Amino acid sequence: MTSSHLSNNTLRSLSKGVKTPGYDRDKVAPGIVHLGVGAFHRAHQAVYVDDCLGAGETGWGIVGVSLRSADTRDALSPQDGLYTLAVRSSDSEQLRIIGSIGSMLVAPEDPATVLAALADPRTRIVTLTITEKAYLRAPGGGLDTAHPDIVGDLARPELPKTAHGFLAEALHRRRAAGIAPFTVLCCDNLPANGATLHRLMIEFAALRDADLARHIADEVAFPSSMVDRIVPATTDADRARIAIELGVADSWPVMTEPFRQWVIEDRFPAGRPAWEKFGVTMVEDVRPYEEMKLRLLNGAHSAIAYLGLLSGHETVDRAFAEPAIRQFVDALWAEAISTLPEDAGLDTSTYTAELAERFSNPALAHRTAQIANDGSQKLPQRIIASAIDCLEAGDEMVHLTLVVAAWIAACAARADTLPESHFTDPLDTALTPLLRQHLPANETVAAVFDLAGFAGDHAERQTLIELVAVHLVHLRRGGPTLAFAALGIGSEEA
Ligand code: CS2
Repeated sequence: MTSSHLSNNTLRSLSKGVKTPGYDRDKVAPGIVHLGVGAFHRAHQAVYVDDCLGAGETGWGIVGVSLRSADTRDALSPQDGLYTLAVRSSDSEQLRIIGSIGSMLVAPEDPATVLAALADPRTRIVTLTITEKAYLRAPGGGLDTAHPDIVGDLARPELPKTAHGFLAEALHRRRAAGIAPFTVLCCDNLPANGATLHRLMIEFAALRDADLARHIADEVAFPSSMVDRIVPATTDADRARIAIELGVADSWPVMTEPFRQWVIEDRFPAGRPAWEKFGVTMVEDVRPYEEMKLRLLNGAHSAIAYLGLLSGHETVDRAFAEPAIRQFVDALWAEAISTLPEDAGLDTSTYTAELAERFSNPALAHRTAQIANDGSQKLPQRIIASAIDCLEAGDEMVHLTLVVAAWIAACAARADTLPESHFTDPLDTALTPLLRQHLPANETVAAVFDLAGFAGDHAERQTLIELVAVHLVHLRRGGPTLAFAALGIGSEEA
């Protein structure tokens, strides 16, 4: 094992072949505050920004903010914010040191400094990857105004906990000080993510101050964006391997695939890095790209996660190598593709062929349990929206609904065939006792739909529940094998 650590001082002593920031980090000023510095941000947006800094831009350093835990700050601050990006394919691993994160803050420890960074006139963009559940949406899509953190942030604006609270207070302070607002760039896997956050922010601000709500509605830009890169959680084996390859230790390297994509609506009144020089697609309307990604990539991911877990597969590549799952995903894609806009120029067959290759990458060891987290927050935009579109169009639809049933069955399998906390969901406190009652499939699905707010009061809700329940009966009786057989997948006899 090696004794020294990655830092500005050890950058020059790294093994040959490791790419390092080719720019003077001291000359970079902060221009972006990022909320939610997880592995995904570090393997995606921070890399595009690092590309821009490498090309000589100096005004777009990142201040990384963790809204909850201190883990990332504790790992990166002793390394001067540096970390390794390991790009892994089946036959190679390329290491690159990313230097774009200049400093790290932990919001619960020091909300005042986070607010100061957000209010700093040099901050012109705030990016977010806080995960679906942190948007605190009520079942209808609006703000969950009864959520204790929202109530708390409204009562004490100077000590926020939520992203909403931080953004609102910072925009209020900038306005009071005559500083132009920053642009808010949402990078989470939500439909119309910028517009969604904009709406939530206007609702939140309206509960504080009508003027601030008007300011946010009229003067703050919330472009939507589609982000894509598969980023499995780092393991201790990764840390040990990277230390050997690097020649120094890195407390938290991030693992990823060669593929990356970012499509952004080009509305940045306060300026932006020249991302388009590094493969970012700047567009007027991101919706077609985002629907394609959410419904084809993320939808298939959730399918592989839940059906894979029920079939005993620990990783995406292993699950996807199972012929029945592979065949199922192809059929799922066909259903989801029928819901995508035809006139948007999307090349769905190239896209799905590429996805199949990405899912097969054995070097990622992307755990099915990782993707299985937070299903209640993910399925609406990944699966249920497509299912409803199919029903409305009168198209035959039998595969999408199996994913919902598989989610329910996988949740129920915890503490039975799967470890109790193999994955978690924000609804667990209510979901777990409900599933333990082992009600008939129809009743279980209806109760889960109520709890999760799936399909709201949509006219197709009951049909959807019945279709999901048929699959749940099969899954309960004979697992994925029987559910697949009922769809004509897998067994010769079917
Ligand atoms: C995954 C995503 O964990 C999940 O839910 O589906 O994180 C997925 O890997 C990314 O969206 C890929 O861009």
